[in-house]
Amino acid sequence: MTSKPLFMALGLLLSVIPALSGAATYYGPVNPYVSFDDSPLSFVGGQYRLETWDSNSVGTGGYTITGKAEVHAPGIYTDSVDGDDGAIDGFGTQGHSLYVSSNDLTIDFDAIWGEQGDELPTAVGIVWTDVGFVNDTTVGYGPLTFVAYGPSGQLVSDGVRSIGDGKVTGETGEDTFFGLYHEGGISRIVISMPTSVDWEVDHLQFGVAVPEPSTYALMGLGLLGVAAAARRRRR
Ligand SMILES: [Ca+2]
Ligand SMILES: [Ca+2]
Ligand SMILES: [Ca+2]
Repeated sequence: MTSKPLFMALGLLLSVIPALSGAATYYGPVNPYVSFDDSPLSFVGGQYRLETWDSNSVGTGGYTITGKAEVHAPGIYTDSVDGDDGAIDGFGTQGHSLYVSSNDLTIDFDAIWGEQGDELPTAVGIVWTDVGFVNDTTVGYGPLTFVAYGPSGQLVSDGVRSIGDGKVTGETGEDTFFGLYHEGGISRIVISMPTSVDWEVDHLQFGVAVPEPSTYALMGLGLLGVAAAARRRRR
């Protein structure tokens, strides 16, 4: 019984070890995501780019896409992030999305950040918004993987998850954010739908971020907990 506070303190400390050790902090899946306000990333003011594709082109620069993808203009099958069309109304048909017609979408990031303008982004996110045909038979559901890489190799993998709502006409309830923070930089993300060449993403976001404030709060709590446990042991 007397060791319980110590275990609790150790648990809190373990929960913040990623932030202390430089490991990546994974944010995903986040649903719902209807506007940039729903992003879990804490970008530093002005030091990020948000690609909504609503300029009808690949506009922000700072990244390179590999994979078959094109911007989709407003239309009945377009599935933008909900708020991009000015109304959070359950539909993204009046916005723009990036339509992917290959199994894998690979995005490489330029080292243009930091004081010298030569560092990789420390935070990256993207919003998956839709899947249509899956293996050309079923519609609206399929497996998805999200993997991110840094200068030294793979940082996080979301594994294989089933995603989709069975609808293909711009509904936004299933739109889901995947992303991460990594102090040492993020060089590449790969989002894949191995059974579909008919899916969409939106809101690619990348730049300089800080760890979530809650991480600092946990660090403080963890350290307080250890201090309290140490005091109790001395009694
Ligand atoms: Ca959009
Ligand atoms: Ca909308
Ligand atoms: Ca959707």
